[in-house]
Amino acid sequence: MKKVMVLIVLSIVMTAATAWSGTLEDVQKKGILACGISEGVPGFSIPDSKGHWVGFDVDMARAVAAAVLSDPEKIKFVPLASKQKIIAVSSGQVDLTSRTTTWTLKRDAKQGVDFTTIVFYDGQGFMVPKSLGVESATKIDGATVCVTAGTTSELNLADFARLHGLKIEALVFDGKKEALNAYTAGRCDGFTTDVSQLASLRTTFASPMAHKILPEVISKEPLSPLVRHGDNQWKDIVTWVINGLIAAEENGITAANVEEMKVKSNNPVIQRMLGQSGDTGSYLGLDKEWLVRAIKAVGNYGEIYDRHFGPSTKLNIPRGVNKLWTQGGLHYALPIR
Ligand SMILES: N[C@@H](CCC(=O)N[C@@H](CS)C(=O)NCC(=O)O)C(=O)O
Repeated sequence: MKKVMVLIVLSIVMTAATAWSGTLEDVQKKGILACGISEGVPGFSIPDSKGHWVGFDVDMARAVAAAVLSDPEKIKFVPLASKQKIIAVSSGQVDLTSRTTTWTLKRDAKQGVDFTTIVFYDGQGFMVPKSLGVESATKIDGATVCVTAGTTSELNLADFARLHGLKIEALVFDGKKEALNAYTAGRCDGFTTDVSQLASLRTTFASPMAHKILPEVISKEPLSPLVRHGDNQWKDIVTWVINGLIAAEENGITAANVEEMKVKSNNPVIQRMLGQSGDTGSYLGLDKEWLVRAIKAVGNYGEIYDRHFGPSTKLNIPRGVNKLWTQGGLHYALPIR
């Protein structure tokens, strides 16, 4: 009887062990992180002249690669149109997306993915040619608006029209490129997406100043990386790496000073974050220096924001609600302990 019990327990343990194929293990075995990314949005993610991906979303992914693979370059970026981004994660085509994706209930609960943590607080807006002479989105009655399929922008647009009693015709395109081309070709009176993307995409036009971003922000778009539903460890890793970059900003830890802070800081919070005390890495299945490597690779949240959206960039997107909570914004790091 005892023998049978032991065998049953053993077989349960073995089944659990073989059924468990975690993303962390897969990624470390492959030695590369597959990351879904946009098809090219300056500031967020775009290949430079040498084909090297750069941007805010890119750096978030590089931080994860630094933490789990000790190398921020070990990433295969997979450009995804909006309508592909959820399925690419749920099907396992990519290990995560770092791609301007809004956290909504349906996506989270019904579509086989989990959101991790908010990297950017955005909201939807409208862009119109200045020549249209429109100053407010509430005055676009009768307009045709270009929008990309598979985005939250579609439903927000319909909601906005209904709420304000406006007749707006949505011209929906399969990809952003098609939607944007239709707008610049004059097929639509306006173009709608997240405001940060409007600011970004406008810089790619031949005459950016001929276009106006209207003042209304019609929705909340909390953008978050996505992972496959059901792998809690992997979700924890992506969540805590990004949270760690926000915590680094809160604590004045930068790419340049992280190594020095690691050995010299006598602040117990910093010592724990940088692996000098406690063992937070092991809770994630990582080593002690997981966060040191992430910060060293891309800097803290504020450094990343400034590098891609700050005043010295072409985009110059004010930080607004993306400031730390201590400065009137919404980013509030969870305790690393
Ligand atoms: N945040 C919204 C919109 C996201 C979004 O990424 N929108 C477009 C339309 S401009 C897009 O595909 N952009 C990036 C790309 O080039 O792939 C969502 O989650 O649905």
